Amino acid sequence: MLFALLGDIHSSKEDLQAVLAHITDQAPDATIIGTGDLYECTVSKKDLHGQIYPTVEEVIKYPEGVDELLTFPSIYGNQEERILLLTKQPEPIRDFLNGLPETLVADEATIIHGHQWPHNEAEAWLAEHLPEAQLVFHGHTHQSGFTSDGQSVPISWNNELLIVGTRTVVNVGAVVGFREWVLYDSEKQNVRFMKALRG
Ligand SMILES: [Mn+2]
Repeated sequence: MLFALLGDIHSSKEDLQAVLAHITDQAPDATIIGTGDLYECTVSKKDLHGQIYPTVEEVIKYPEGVDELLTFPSIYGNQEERILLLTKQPEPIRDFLNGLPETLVADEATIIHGHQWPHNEAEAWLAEHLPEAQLVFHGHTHQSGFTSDGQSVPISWNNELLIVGTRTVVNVGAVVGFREWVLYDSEKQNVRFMKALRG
């Protein structure tokens, strides 16, 4: 099966449109899965002091029409966590965010945002919390990467990388600003790092 993994959209409608069009062009049959940080929270981490806002709209970047593009299943990221922390009144957008899972599974792969572990400590965290996961897709750092058994493997756009070894960790990069996504072929056991060009 083919999966298109994308995330760290941070409410960037233009970048998301470009990536979705690229997926339609390159892999129209792929199942799209989001890796979190769909929306951008406008209140920064350092400005959290227990305050509650009446509506989600007051704490997110919310361009018109972005919701309509977010039709694919996704996990939550740290932006969604913060949005939920800053609000409590039930409303459709909040219920949607609240219903996002921490992980999703795509054939043999586990998908998780990546804010769960300290920077550069994916291997140790995964060994403790997801010991069974042989293939992990994540985002969060906005920096594409491919790690096989703890060793970083250089990536190049469009080229296939074979999934070998006991644990492969794939950072799918970011939609916002970079227009990056990853195509995972679970049958051929490979991934391709993709990037939609600017129009
Ligand atoms: Mn994040």
